[in-house]
Amino acid sequence: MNATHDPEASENHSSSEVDVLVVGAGITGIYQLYRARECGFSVLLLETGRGVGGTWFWNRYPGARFDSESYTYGYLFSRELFEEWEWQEHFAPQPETERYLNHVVDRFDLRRHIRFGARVTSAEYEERSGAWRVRAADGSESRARFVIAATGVLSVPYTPEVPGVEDFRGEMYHTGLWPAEPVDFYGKRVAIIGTSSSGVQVVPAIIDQVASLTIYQRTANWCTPLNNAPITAEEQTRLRLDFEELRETLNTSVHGFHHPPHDRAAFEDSDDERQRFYETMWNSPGFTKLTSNYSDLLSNPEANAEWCAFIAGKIRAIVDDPETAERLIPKNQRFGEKRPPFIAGYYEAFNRENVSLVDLRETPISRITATGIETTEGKQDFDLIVWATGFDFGTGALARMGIQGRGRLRLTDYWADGPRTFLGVQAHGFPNLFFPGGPHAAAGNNPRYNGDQVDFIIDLLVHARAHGYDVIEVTERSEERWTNMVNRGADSPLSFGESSYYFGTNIPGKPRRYLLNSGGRPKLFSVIADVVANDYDAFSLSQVSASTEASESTEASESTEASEATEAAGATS
Ligand code: NA7
Repeated sequence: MNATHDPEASENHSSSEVDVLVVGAGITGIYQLYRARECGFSVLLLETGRGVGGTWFWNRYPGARFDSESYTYGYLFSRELFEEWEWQEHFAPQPETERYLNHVVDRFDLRRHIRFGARVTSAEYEERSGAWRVRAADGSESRARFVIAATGVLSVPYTPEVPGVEDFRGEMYHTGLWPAEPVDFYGKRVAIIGTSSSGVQVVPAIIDQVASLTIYQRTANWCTPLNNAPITAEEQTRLRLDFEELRETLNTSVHGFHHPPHDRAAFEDSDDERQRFYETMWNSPGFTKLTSNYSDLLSNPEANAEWCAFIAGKIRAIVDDPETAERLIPKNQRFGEKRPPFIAGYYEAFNRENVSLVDLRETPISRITATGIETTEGKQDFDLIVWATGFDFGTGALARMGIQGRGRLRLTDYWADGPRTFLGVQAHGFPNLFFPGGPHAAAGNNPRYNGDQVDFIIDLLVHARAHGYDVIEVTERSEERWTNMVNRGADSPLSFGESSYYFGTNIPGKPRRYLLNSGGRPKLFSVIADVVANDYDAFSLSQVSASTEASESTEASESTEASEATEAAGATS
């Protein structure tokens, strides 16, 4: 299937005056588009790229692959789709995922609703009509009753501002903005900056091609094996047979994974039993090391420290050079406080003669020169630099869309001190704008909880339509309760790392605010259930004329009815 798409061919999109305008053709946006159309709304999707896939369109760097099991990441809304698409590996590589998403779009005839090459540059709410006017970089202009920004949390690549970067005469690429044409590493002196989930995938994938590879590490991570494998014919059959059970598990589990939690705390087992268990964990697939490890892994520092000591032992056993091994072992970092990367052959790479590690804590980068990278220790020449330096997480994409709500209020001003949301789907003052999979979403297997949010939004839109309402706005009180819940939760637990991108602190100048949902998926479920049971009373639902009058009265015009209603919603949040 063709991954890229001819924008001329997409002229057959639906009218630019639509009920629902979705932004972003990633895994969440495609599902949002499908659900909105199936519910009878007229739809249009604007996508910056020239093809569908979002993360799986842009992150086409060598080695990019899932670390959630393929069949737990893909869609579950259609049994036929699940049965006909045979994932080849337990953790699919990027090209397979991109093919899958193209297949979904074509199978459900969604492509004709998508306009490619249309990066949204502004979205303005019109008080009088209750609709949004959306402009895109391709010059198009659309009006929509509802705008649903499925723009992702890891979609704005971050490249640090290192002096001299513009002087470099070699090739430079960011993992999150990888070119469609294959990059030739053969015989080149390559530098890679960043050693988290993306960086550790690139290293083994290019190691056989490069002349030399220098890995610039600022923070070591607790990396454990992905343990990928092809899906056998028997497993394919089993997956089909177990579809309903799998779907039920994925739709209800805390993190959206299918791995069962462990029922024992670490020190309920003897020393020997623990070592055997850690060995089993080490050999288990992907996120099991987090989801199915000892039940007190994240709450008991001693349990966490012992698992870390086990991993450190593995690193020392794999990496020949003891000094390099010590540099690769995280210091003062609990397992799980940062998003754990998963690897295949990463630590082994350091045993190659042509691979070296630069510890940026010891010797920081001082500048990029025309021919290479200079640290406080000296200069090294390179032909090619890979930036695996992450993303402006959570709010990055929404902040770049020129969103203006009631009274021309800019979302960037409203969120200057960090995001304020309800359920991670809407902000007060921005009626009829939703952002599933945005900041304050849950944490875990993204498509699952983003899908929860999509389903919630669609049900809300259908409810409003059935009752003759066309303006949906979360009340200030509901937003405040959810936001306070997120911030309170993030202040306390042991499980969140100070330097993590979860707080936005990887971006200089960004306020330190928790950008996930510290209540997790269970909190999302419980508040959604409560809101639905109470007729969506966390929202102010109105007709355009009434809403316009309301907004023209005082700023504190939240109706008594709405305030009373939100009391009930807040009681569970
Ligand atoms: P991450 O997880 O944000 O990692 C970024 C890496 O880049 C990490 O090692 C950072 O070190 C490093 N970094 C960031 N800024 C700098 C500077 N200025 N100098 C040197 N090194 C730097 O991004 P990934 O793309 O790896 O993964 C993102 C998500 O994709 C991941 O969570 C999965 O969901 C898949 P630091 O740790 O900040 O010291």
